[in-house]
Amino acid sequence: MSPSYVSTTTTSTITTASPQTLEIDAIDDAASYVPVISSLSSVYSASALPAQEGRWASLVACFKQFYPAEDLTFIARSPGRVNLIGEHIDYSLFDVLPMAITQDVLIAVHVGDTDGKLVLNNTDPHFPSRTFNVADLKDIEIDATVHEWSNYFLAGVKGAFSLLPSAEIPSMHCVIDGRIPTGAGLSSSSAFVCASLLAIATAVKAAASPSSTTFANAVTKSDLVQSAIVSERHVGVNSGGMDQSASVFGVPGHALRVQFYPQLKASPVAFQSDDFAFVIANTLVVADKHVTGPIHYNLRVVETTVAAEILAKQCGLGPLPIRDGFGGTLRGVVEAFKARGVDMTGVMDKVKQVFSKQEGYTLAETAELLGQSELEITKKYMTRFPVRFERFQFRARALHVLDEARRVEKFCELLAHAPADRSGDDAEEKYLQDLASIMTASHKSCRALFDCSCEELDELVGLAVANGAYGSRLTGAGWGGATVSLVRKDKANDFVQCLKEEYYSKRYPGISEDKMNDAICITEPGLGSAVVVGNYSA
Ligand code: NG1
Repeated sequence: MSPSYVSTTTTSTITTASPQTLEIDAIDDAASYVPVISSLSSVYSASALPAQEGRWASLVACFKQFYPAEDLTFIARSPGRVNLIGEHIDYSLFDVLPMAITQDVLIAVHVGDTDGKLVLNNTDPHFPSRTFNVADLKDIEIDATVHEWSNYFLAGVKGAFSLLPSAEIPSMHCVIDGRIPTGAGLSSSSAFVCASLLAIATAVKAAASPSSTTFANAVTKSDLVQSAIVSERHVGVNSGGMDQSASVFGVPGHALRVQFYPQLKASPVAFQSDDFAFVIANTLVVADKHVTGPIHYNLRVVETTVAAEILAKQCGLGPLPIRDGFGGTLRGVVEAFKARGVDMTGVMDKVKQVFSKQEGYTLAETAELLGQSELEITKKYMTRFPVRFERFQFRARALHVLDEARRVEKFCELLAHAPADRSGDDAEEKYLQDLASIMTASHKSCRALFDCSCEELDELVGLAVANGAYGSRLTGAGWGGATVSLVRKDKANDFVQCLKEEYYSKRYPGISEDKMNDAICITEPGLGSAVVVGNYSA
């Protein structure tokens, strides 16, 4: 069915009705700078190291081919992430539980020439060379309607100028090597933006002190995250902050509980058992948020934001704190109810009462509920990031968000205790089943309430469970991309083999072993962003 409402794109700024602004300040790790590292063994796990050494050597060789006369000053690195639980709730300011993965974006940089150019080359020949005058960068416009690879670097440029307003970006000659599959729900875009911003901040620092070889203290992790969150919106997606947080704050061997309320905070979460592993399996259906944003991702951000504003209005909660200049959040609604003694179950009941129409709401009906004109609503929520829809599904979207937020709480509670703390011979088994049932419930909710799954994701989830996974779910935005499955470590290799046979070989006959190995892997939680200076080996 084609959507009956289409909002238009303009570049006008969004104004908000509420007088309050929710400040997102990083705490916890706020004072810590992105590390500067001199050996790859501090970046990757022992099992990932051999392949990574070869890859870094190829990048250095490629750099020499592009720029034979130039020294490689440093390499900036930011990883992708897999989200274990907490899908589509970061932009409603609820906690999420991702972890950084081994796959990453590397940017090899030469700083210091005086040709006044930013040159971007890519190890992948599909991405052609791009050159910009550094003098033009401050006012550069990013055309989000065009799918252009260098836009992600330019988003990093925007972030760098917001972070270091008086900085002069020096000449930078770069080679980019990205190994996170795009559109796989593993956050290749955020890794690219974070690595770009880090590369620029480090280049500014390097140019300011050419005699130094350490480039330490170029940018704090929290500044990098917060600037990257805002600047990534320049490429046309009204994103939350989970991906940038995971990419920058990643801690080897740990998941990260990322909180957005009342302030941004990332806390490492250890796994209390060595017996399980997470397997990422890419459906190989590319989920392109930039193309489908108006009917998928950006529309969900509008639906959850407007649902929050309507709940506040209809339940007399007063003005909600505004997230990033956009609108109120369901977290704001939950906090306002909490102050009135209403718990999460009570809030979910209110959602069902206020949004009693299961078929959804037209723009005219939405205007009536909000007490605002259709034009006003369009201007506020659908102008910078245009959307297309027939009816807003406030009820289903809000119920997913609230229940998913509860699932994150439960999952984290389970992870806080070792399985051995439980009684009974089958304590470990029960523990894994409990974790898995939360993942499975999350997938069902993503499919039925948030409508962000697809046939291939559902098939992979079904095959995962049929082949021994305790639980499985889509990870990331969905509508394609990857699943994450919880499996016993000693069965993980067999599990991978089963999915190769039952999903990849059947769906994609003739698929090469290399392609399958890129598509499915046992993941290890890895280190976040870093600058590497030295000989680029272990
Ligand atoms: P991916 O999987 O990278 O498309 C997106 C958002 C996250 C989060 C998830 C859904 C961006 C950069 N990332 O992730 O903030 O909302 O979807 O949980 O838009």
